[in-house]
Amino acid sequence: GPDDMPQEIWDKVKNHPCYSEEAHHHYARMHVAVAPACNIQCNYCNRKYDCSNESRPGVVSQKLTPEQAVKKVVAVASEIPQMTVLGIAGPGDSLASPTKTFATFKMLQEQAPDIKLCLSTNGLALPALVDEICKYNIDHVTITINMVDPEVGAKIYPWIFWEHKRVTGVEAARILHEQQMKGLEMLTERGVLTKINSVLIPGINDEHLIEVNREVKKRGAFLHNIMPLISEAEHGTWFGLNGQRGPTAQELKAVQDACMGGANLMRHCRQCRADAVGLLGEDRSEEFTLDKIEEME
Ligand code: CLF
Ligand code: SF4
Repeated sequence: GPDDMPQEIWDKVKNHPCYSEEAHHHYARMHVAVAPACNIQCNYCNRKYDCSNESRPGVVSQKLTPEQAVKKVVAVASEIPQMTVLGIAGPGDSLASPTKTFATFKMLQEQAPDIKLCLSTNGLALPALVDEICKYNIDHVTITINMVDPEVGAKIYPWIFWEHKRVTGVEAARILHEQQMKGLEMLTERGVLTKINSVLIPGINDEHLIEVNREVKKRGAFLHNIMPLISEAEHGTWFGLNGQRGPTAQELKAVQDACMGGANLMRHCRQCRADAVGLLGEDRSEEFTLDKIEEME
């Protein structure tokens, strides 16, 4: 709250529903699915979801061009006045092939300057793009960080695509880890608020997330959001098909509690879709499909 943080930080979080627990009761966010490509493979991916880079059942998000995305944001903002934040969080990685992501941010900065811009990434391409992120006044960046030890990472990421080549195994995880840490440090230096999302994968990174929490805090992360792996086989993820289970509510809470005293924890995440619209936990995306927006005009 306003009593325990500097004014300039409070100004950035007070109406961001993910960065402030209090704000999520009053302010809404929306996502536009303009980023279909990805530059890594996660064993929990099914490309339907968002920021958490998570896998849950549901319909595939409606992919948009930057022009369609801007039209949608403007239409939603006029219907939902509490909509304060626009996030780009998939369905792939927002920075893997960033032309559409930045084209969308650029148009929004010009046409809807009151809307806060937010993005979520796996971090691989982040260091190279931090300066461009700052150009569009993006105040909030989420990095999904599931490990700080490449041996752990090799169990989560089968490969990355790096410098025009596919890299596998521990080497892939080492490169990803270095880029994530460097990207986080660069954002912190520039005053961008960062949130770290971690997917809790029992038997793979449960205890390790305490170390992740410590390392990201050291590098200035503002919030740490530890989310449960959702891996039912019918979602078709590699983990789901190979018998990897998600954590129980107690296991999730135990890891979150073990991180207390480290980086501040977010505990109100609702694992949104890549095209979510509305308050957290409320999904109004069906009201704002492209054909409906055209009817509104
Ligand atoms: Fe979206 Fe993510 Fe920005 Fe929020 S979601 S890009 S920080 S505006 Fe929020 Fe949704 Fe959890 Fe993400 S509740 S999945 S933490
Ligand atoms: Fe899927 Fe996201 Fe991982 Fe890419 S970064 S493989 S889109 S979960």
